[in-house]
Amino acid sequence: MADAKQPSFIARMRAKLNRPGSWLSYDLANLVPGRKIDAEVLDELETRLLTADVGVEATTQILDELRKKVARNELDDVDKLIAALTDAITAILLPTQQPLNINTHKPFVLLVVGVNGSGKTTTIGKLARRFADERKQVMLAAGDTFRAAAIEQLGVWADRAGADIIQQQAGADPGAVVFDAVTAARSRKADVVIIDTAGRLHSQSHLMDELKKVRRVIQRVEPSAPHEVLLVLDANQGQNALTQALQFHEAVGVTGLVLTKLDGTAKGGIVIAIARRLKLPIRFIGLGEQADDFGEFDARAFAGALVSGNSLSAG
Ligand SMILES: Nc1nc2c(ncn2[C@@H]2O[C@H](COP(=O)(O)OP(=O)(O)OP(=O)(O)O)[C@@H](O)[C@H]2O)c(=O)[nH]1
Ligand SMILES: [Mg+2]
Repeated sequence: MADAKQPSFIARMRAKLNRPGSWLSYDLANLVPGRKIDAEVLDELETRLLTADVGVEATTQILDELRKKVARNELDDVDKLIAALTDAITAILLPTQQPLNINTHKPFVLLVVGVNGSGKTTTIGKLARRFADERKQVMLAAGDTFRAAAIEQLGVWADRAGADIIQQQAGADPGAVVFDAVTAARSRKADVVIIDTAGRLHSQSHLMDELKKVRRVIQRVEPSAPHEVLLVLDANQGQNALTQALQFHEAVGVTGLVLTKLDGTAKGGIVIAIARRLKLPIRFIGLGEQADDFGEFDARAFAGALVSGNSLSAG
């Protein structure tokens, strides 16, 4: 998708993913100087990947690739190692680079799910802003009726984006709110309706059942919907995010992922583990609390930012 903001977003991603000391790329260049790229260097790299939560499967795949290249004498300096590492990571991420297209249905119904505090409501605010900038008519549904503050928080984002909001009192049945919202979105001819839900642990089966019910209510109003079930994952959760994804997927059929809080996490390698394991589209990433700290997932740019960070300005 053409996106004028994308270059500056990539620049910010490079800056934010690579806080000194927090990341696998830290000192990658210093790992090697004066040394050959040998088994010892690769072992150190392997440890870094595992520490950054890249996971055993993806790390093995990446290291196999690099070891083959070393055996063929193709990696004789650090620049080549960095390039080969970036390529190996890109190869794992690329299948998940599938931008969300909301032009397939009107209204496009987007259900947002995830554990407590993963960044669902913030992501909805960022999405509302993004779609509004694309001149879409956006409606938000305050399906998190658990806390009054949650409804207010969504209201603030709706105001900022100039989006409509459908809400009821705290404590209301989320299914009722969602029913109203999808019905209103149809009658007002909104382009997209984004449904917020209360955070829940994948292990809380009654709350997962509530989510299934919300899904059924949506379908009653609009049989083709939801058109996207977006699971929001906090990258700081590391391997736990993988478990959450598997369980939410089983309960409500996730069709896309958002990875949040990639700013300031040492566990951002989880994106690679998730891509390798789940093969679900990664639609967007979050790099902070503001509307601008958000962008479409770009596999090569992400891999480049991860590996080279700020040390390379081009690209
Ligand atoms: N640094 C950073 N903070 C974020 C990001 N996304 C969300 N946050 C912050 O994380 C906190 C929780 O975000 P919410 O959007 O309220 O999370 P939620 O999933 O809606 O939470 P519940 O409704 O309680 O389940 C807030 O303080 C957000 O500002 C991000 O990408 N980076
Ligand atoms: Mg919320």
